Amino acid sequence: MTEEQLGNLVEKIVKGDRRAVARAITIVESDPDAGLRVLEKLPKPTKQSPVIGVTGPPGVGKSTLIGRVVKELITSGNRIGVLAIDPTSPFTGGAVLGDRLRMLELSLMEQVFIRSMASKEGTGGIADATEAAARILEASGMDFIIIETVGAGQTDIEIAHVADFVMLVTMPELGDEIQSLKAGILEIADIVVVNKADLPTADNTVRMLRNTLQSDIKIIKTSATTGEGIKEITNILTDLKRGIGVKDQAKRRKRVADALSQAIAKNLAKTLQQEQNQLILDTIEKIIAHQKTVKTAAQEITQQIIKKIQIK
Ligand SMILES: Nc1nc2c(ncn2[C@@H]2O[C@H](COP(=O)(O)OP(=O)(O)OP(=O)(O)O)[C@@H](O)[C@H]2O)c(=O)[nH]1
Ligand SMILES: [Mg+2]
Repeated sequence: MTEEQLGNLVEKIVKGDRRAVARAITIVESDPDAGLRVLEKLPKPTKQSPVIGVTGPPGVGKSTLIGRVVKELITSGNRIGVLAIDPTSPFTGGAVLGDRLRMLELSLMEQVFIRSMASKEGTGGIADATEAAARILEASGMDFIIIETVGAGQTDIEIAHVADFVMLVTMPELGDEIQSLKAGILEIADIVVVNKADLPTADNTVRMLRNTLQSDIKIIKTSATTGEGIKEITNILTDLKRGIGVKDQAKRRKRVADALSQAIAKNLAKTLQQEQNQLILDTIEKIIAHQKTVKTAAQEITQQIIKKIQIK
């Protein structure tokens, strides 16, 4: 992409051109270096759009709920970007089509931009691409950016790094699933939503969660079917947009710090991998021949790597 093409693309994004937004997201997904150029070219946002992560076990109604919330938010003049992170596992693969159909209705609305993104589990790349996509949507004038992920592990934790606010969605009668949520995912939630509140055991689930969760985490009952609780969610999101009720800046800061330190560690590990192999090969014989101990050799090699990195 020439500098001029890049300039044109960004100009269109800022005007809210959907095709330009879609193209830019494809770029960040498929070509990280080109994606970085797009990001660097984006103007500083004149307004910040809250990034809301919606996560939770398969089938709890995340997509349906997002649909409801989006419809409500656009009635007050908001424009919304939705990123649905596709699970690649065959276990949840079947649900993706249903998601698409449900999302189709939304995608036809002019104030809504919906996009599926593929998560390649284990590569760790999804957080980068998602964060970049969110910045692009923000530049295109979206008031809210909503990211749906299936609560299935690492991807959600990574999305929490990107999101300003995380809604963990669950539903009645999940039993064991709620127990297993405790590992990691509950910790990243800013609010917990018990969806399908139209089911008879919803109150039991709320009670159980209340006993499990820290007392400052709000639990909200919703039903994407009847509309119960939707207004409460949109009020929270609207407050976020206004900068109200973000009492958990400390949490957000911690998440960003975690994300940053993980990203730095990843960079360092990569550099280390590249630099140390030869140094290790050169030293093995000396250790075996008792000319050096592992500890002294490791110290020397570390020093050499640091010097090399500094020169670069
Ligand atoms: N009774 C009831 N059913 C609901 C409610 N919300 C969603 N559903 C149904 O639950 C099923 C799953 O809904 P989805 O919105 O696809 O759930 P999801 O969490 O996005 O699922 P994945 O993306 O596969 O993880 C659908 O059949 C919905 O119609 C609700 O509030 N009450
Ligand atoms: Mg879904």
